[in-house]
Amino acid sequence: MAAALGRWPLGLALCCLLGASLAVDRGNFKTCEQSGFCRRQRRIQPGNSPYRALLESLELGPDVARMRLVNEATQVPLLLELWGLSGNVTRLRIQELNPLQPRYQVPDVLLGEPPAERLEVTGRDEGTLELALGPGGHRLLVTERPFRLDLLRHRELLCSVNARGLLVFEHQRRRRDSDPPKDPPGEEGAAQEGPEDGAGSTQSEKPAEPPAEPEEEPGAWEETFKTHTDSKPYGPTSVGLDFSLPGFEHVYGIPEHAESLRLRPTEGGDPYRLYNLDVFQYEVFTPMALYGSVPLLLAHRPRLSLGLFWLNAAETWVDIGSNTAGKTLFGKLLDYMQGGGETPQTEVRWMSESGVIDVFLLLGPGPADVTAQYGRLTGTQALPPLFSLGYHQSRWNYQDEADVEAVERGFEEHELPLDVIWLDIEHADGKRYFTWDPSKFPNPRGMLERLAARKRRMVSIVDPHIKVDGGYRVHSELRARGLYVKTKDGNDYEGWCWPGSSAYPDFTNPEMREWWANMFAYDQYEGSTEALFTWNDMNEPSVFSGPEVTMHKDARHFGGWEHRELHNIYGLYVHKATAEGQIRRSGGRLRPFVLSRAFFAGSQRYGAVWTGDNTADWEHLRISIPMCLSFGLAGLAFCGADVGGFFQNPGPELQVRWYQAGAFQPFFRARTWTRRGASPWLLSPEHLAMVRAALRRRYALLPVWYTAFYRCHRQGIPVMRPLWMEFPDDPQTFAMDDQYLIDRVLLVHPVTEPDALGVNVYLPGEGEVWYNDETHEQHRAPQTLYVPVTLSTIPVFQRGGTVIPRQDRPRRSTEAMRNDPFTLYVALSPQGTAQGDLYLDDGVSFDYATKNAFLHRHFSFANGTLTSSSADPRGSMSSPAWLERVVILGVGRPDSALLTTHDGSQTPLQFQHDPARSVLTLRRPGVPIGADWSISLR
Ligand code: NBV
Repeated sequence: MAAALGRWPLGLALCCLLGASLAVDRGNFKTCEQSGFCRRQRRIQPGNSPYRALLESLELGPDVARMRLVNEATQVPLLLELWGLSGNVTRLRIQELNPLQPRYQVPDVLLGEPPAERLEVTGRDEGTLELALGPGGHRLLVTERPFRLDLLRHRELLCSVNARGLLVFEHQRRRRDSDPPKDPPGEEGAAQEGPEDGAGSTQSEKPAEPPAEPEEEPGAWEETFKTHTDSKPYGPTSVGLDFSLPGFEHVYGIPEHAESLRLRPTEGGDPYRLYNLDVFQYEVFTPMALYGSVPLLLAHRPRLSLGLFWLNAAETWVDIGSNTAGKTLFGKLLDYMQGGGETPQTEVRWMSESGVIDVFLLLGPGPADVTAQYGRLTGTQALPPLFSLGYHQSRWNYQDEADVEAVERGFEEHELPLDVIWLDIEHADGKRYFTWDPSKFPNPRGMLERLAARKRRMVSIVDPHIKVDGGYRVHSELRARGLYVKTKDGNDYEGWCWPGSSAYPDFTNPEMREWWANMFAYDQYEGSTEALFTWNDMNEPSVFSGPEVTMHKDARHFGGWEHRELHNIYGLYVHKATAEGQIRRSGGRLRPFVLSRAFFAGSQRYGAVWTGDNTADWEHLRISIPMCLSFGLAGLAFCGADVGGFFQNPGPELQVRWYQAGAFQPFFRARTWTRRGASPWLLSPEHLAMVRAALRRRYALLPVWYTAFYRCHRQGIPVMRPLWMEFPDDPQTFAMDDQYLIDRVLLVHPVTEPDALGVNVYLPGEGEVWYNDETHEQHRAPQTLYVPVTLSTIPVFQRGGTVIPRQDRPRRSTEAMRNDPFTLYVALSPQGTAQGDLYLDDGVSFDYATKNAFLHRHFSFANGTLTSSSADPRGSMSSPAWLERVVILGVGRPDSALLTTHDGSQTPLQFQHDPARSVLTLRRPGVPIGADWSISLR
């Protein structure tokens, strides 16, 4: 044990050994005050903006408006560009007109150059200019002094920019006492050029004399945190901007934080931080940065949702202000009754260490419009292979092949479904990824084949730190090809990580990604087969010996860019290269499955993400809900939390509750480093039965999950959604953390308190009804329903007016149930109607996209008749699966039920009716699931 612990970081070893209580070591991570640019920016007070818009410099291209801004204190000119993009999106970009060096503009996130609408000048007076942005009725008012933008839809003000005067653009300058830095960015084959010459930007217009430089505070050209010094060769280059959102009290998004879904005002504390970090033992309810970052914030109020997408990959902080913060509900009510009180307003201030200001204002108007707008810009969730929606079993670590075999056997013996077993870092030979420890895993191919024969898969970890070892092929090739990240002095960057001294592949270099992707070929990654998938951990990147456990900001990447510019996108590139490798190994035929710990905007295109190393306590169980909801709003629909909690041992009650909650979250993986968490059958028989029931419920509902993922993939709407996305006018839903919807059909309120005897479930929707998913009891809405619970209860409700498909036969894995018969649960609305759908394909390949090999059915119940028709005539797949049963909730007893098939033949169906619950069960319609048919009740 002691020998094994010797390889771990000290904190980890101690906590494990002593069972010490867990808490993050805050001193390892910067506060805003310790982060030079955040401190500088936050000191700037509102109301003194030095920026002026030179309205006369306006140049109107066919789809972009350009004009100059000038900082009147320094005379440094900036270039402002404005676009009205199609689909209700406005983009604004601000950069230096004449930078000393090109500034980093984040590549590889946008799907392409978004199509723009025609812009028109519709008004002008001395100090203002009015632009019409395309056909949506949006107008932009540009105010000259101080510079300010107001975005309106017709007469309604949606958002103001720099209304508080917090625009900051630290222009590049020469260090007073030294030569210009060597190797400026943008050289040596950089993927991007410097900014184009903008409005009126000519050499002759460059200021003849460098502008007067303000007195620099200490740390501007060099910054030290703990023992690490950041050389900052380009000096201070931060950017910042404020956005005012009138009428909004609720803002969400900017994952990843262990925080309530609704973001809290940051006044008096630190702003929310976006900086991908390996935070050991994270705590809940803090604005501290975690492993991933998506700089997308959503705002919602009745009748309007907006999004702000701040495309910047450098360290970023976000301040949230609210004029109603601190007011009690009673205070607000009093304001309202007295006819006074301000209109609520939220202020958002973004601050990034470098790069340019590039912002997309997603103008909704509905919540699903905002997520679709974001999806059109950055891509939607990749459609997961079906197996990955099943249950995943993992532990740090399964010892060897026999251990894997024993675990799998346990699942068989205890009749627990299982799709995937995971291997952590010890499976590799001395943490040399892409290899296997020869004594523990002598026959990986045989192991994978055995798993595949039982319709299961495996995931192995491939981390992006590479052991510095001349005898390790990955290392020697990467070194020889010069594909590692470099230090500021041009040597290979090395740091300490799991394998000891490690180097870090430069995934920002396309050649590196290409090389990495090729490593997943079956003949390169020896022992791998089609049944092996991948997990990228530590890709923030985690560097045990680095500042804040990550890479030095002055490390150098492809094109000469400093790590500082692109830190938050590094993990996305690792994920991307891995997913591409998996696609490539199958000749482009099969969908990948890759789980990543770090992420950025766009990561959804490459696979799944999880909430990292949580702790086996109730708080972490609870926080998994808002964390995954927030991921989903930011496009990352395939989210999960380690079921059972990674650190420490869950008691049986917590473990059962976590399985129940996890069964209703998109990515469902139990993970722990303890023995018990690794094997549910170590629980008592009663608790094991509860875990089994939760797993089976997950599998029965897989058709709902898969259909929801397909919708998400097509339309960008999250699979796991906050209630307000479906009930956008109901303020009661705006700050809910304990319940949510799957697609639009199921409302889930997992039990997340110990010793619970009941939970209060809010059922939304004026005039709607909800049905308890287990008892089929009907409840009207809106109401807060007290639901008594036992340890086996998972409160789930089906929305009246929906049809859901289920596959109710217990099986060992998703693949084993692929052709199983379906049951339709038709939950009637008070009007006696219902709608729903089912999406099916082969579950593994891209044929759904390339060959239309899918089936999409639409089910509709009206006037006593349930009809199945095609939801998408392009779908050309046939399926042997058939309809076993139809359960109609909320219906009286009919005299007869008549099935009509597509050829017109009619068969009476047998049925049973439960008058107490108004549930009608129709037996064995027996029609193929892909056929047209109808069933009439008379
Ligand atoms: O690879 C070891 C662990 C892994 O089990 C866990 O899931 C990751 O989130 N990894 C982090 C490294 C360090 C954990 C303290």
